[in-house]
Parts: sequence; structure tokens; C-alpha cells
Amino acid sequence: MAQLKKKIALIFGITGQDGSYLAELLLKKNYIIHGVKRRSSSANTERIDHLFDSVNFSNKRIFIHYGDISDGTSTLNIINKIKPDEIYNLAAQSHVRVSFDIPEYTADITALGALRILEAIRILNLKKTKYYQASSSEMYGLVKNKKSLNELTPFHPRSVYGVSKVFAYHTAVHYREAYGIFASNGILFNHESPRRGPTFVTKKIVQGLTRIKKGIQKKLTLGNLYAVRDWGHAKDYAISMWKILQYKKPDDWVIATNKENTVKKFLNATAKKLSIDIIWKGSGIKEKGIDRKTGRTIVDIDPKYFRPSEVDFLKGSYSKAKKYLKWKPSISTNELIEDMIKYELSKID
Ligand code: NAP
Ligand code: G4F
Repeated sequence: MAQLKKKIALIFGITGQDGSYLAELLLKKNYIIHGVKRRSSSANTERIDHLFDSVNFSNKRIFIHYGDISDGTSTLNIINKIKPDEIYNLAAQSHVRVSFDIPEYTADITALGALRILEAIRILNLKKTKYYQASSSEMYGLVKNKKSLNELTPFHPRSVYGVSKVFAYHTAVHYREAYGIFASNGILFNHESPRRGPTFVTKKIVQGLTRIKKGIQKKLTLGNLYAVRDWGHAKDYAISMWKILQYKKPDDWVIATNKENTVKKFLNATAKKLSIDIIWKGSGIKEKGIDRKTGRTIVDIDPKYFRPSEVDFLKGSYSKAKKYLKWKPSISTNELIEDMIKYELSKID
């Protein structure tokens, strides 16, 4: 019997949180994976090192290439060399707060980076290559009705990160309509994991409170405790990316849990799981979280973590994805917190 040809995927952003889960998933699905890694002074491959085991090496199923989506020529050359069946564009300057400090850089990578990849697909006339764009709930920004947001909700971004993601979103739609490229957007709401970058709020909270519990950190300093987010697990969301590219036609999809929590609720839930009893006192930038047992302030506020314009509310309806992709989240926020705490404890013990 003829052997089925293995599918080839190219992941921009393979060293990031989502890239690592997606690579794991695609290896299980028997893909050949190519990942693009940008040059840095340290290896920066901690999230994917475990994938380079003897099996994958001997089967040569995962390959890493130096590249950078700020460099159109190298991006085109990599795509030309590999001619992948699927391209996942997960590469971005992905930190919203940082985009206020480095807006031009953020737009170059997060907005124009997507354009460079789509242009390469167009110029190389890769009719069979499917493109996934990592779009974001940050595109919704200023939300008028605090209800579940969906594929029809208008965008009103509140940061250059959000503006750049709107550009990339519309560029994907445009290349689909103008050139017939299979380009799809996954509009993913916040998703976290033990592999989340340390300056995102969930990781900061879980890592901070775990260290406080173990006596190796005194205090956790945060910004706005009252923003509402819809937090899922990155492992579930990687599955949605793959499903989006397997659908019969290119389209745009909201991926979320449809559950809302404030930053403070996430913090309180984490503290409870660690048996830390927090009493809250004061308000605004004077608000403090005090450890009932010791009387010490363990959470305080620093205005430097506030954003010049905040996204106050994000909750998404994933009903379209559920109906057509048969996707739904399988890991609850509670289980997510437990997974993150377990990892932090394992790093300390
Ligand atoms: P992440 O951990 O910050 O990963 C971003 C990836 O992009 C990293 O591999 C990073 O490489 C790479 N990258 C950055 N600049 C690059 C450049 N110039 N050229 C090539 N690669 C570059 O982000 P994530 O949480 O996995 O998110 C993946 C994507 O989904 C991002 O586009 C993000 O904006 C989007 N998104 C995320 C969420 C979420 O809640 N996580 C929600 C919606 C959308 P280094 O490792 O070298 O930094
Ligand atoms: O964890 P965050 O930095 O995530 P944010 O801004 O929602 O962005 C993340 O999700 C987006 C999807 O909606 C992605 F597109 C994006 O790439 C990224 O993955 O902040 C969450 C909330 C914000 O309202 C922020 O103001 O937490 C608030 N917050 C309060 N104190 C803090 C802090 N955020 C950070 N990063 N650090 C704090 O100390």
C-alpha cells in the first residue's frame, strides 16, 4: 500500500508559548515541522528542547531555521525552500504594555511581518499552502456592550499591538479575497500555561504567589486588578489552530472559553489554592493585599503597570468554532491555575 505523504508545517514563532504546544501537537499528527527561530545571544529554545528527542532526530521530523519576519528576503527564501502545506504565523511582539514603549518595532513585526509572509506565498504562487494568522481579542479593544464578543463584533483597538493585529487580520482577509490564498484568522482570547512568558499577568501572579508561599519572594506588584479577561489553556488553543486550517474553506474564528474573570479574581483563586489567606485593604493605587497570617503586605500596586489606554473587558463566544470545527475548551480556568502552580512548585522543590 502506498504510504501517505507526511504534511509539512512551517511555524513562525515556534520558540514561543503557542509555538511549542502547536509543534507538540503536529508531531503527534505525524507532520514534518519546520520552525523559524530568530537570532538571540542565548539559545532561547527552552520551550521546545524536549521535542528534539532521539526519535525526532533520527526521523528528522523537526527542523529549525534562522529567520526573522522583519526580513522579507529571508522569510521568502525559507518559504520557497520548504514549500509547506501549512504556515502558522505565531510570530509577534506579543506584549500589549510593551507596544506602548516600542510602537514602531511592534508594527514592523506584528503587522508587517504578516504581510511579508503573505506576500511570499503570493509571489511564489504557492496555491496549496494554507496560512494561519494569530489574530487576537485585543483587536476588539474598547467594548461597548459587556457581552460575549464574536466574529461580527467591530474592532476598536487600544494599543499599537491591537492596531497591528487588526492590520494583519485584514491583510489575511484581503489576500484570501484578492488572490484566493487559503488564509484564516484565529481570533484567540487570552490563553495561558506553565510556558507563558513571565511578564504576562497570570504567570506573574502564579509565579509570584508560589514564591511568596515558599518564602523566596516578599511581594507581588501589579497594575490594574479590575480588567476582565477570558482565560483558556494554550494547549487547547493549539488544537483550534490546526482545526482552523483543516476546515474546508478559509474563514475567521473566535476561540475562547466564554467565561469572565477579573485579574483580582484570578489572583484570589491562585492564593486560595496555595492556602494563602489575603485580606484586601484600600483602593486605587493604594489597594493592598495583606497576608492574614503574618499581617505583611504581599500584593501592592504600581502605576507603571497601568496602560495609557486599557482594554477593560474581553469575553468570547466560541459557538461558531464549536458548530463547524467541533472545537471547545477542555481545560477550565481552575485547572489552568492548578497546572501553572504545579509547574512553579516543581521549579522550586
Ligand atoms: P510569545 O510566547 O510571545 O511568542 C511569540 C513568538 O514570536 C516567539 O517565538 C518569538 O521568538 C517570535 N518572534 C518575535 N519576534 C519575531 C521576529 N521578528 N521574527 C520571528 N519570530 C519572532 O506569544 P504566544 O503567547 O505564544 O502567542 C503566539 C501568537 O498569538 C502571537 O502572535 C500573539 O500575539 C498571538 N496571540 C496570543 C494570545 C495569548 O493569549 N497568548 C492571544 C491572542 C493572540 P522569541 O522566542 O525569540 O521571542
Ligand atoms: O497578561 P496581560 O499582559 O495580557 P493582555 O494585555 O490581555 O494581552 C495578552 O492577551 C492578548 C489576547 O487578548 C494577546 F493578544 C496578547 O498577545 C497577550 O497574550 O494583561 C492582562 C490584564 C491587562 O488588563 C493588564 O492591564 O492584566 C492587567 N495587569 C494588571 N497588572 C497586568 C499587570 N498585566 C501585566 N502584564 N502585568 C501586570 O503587572
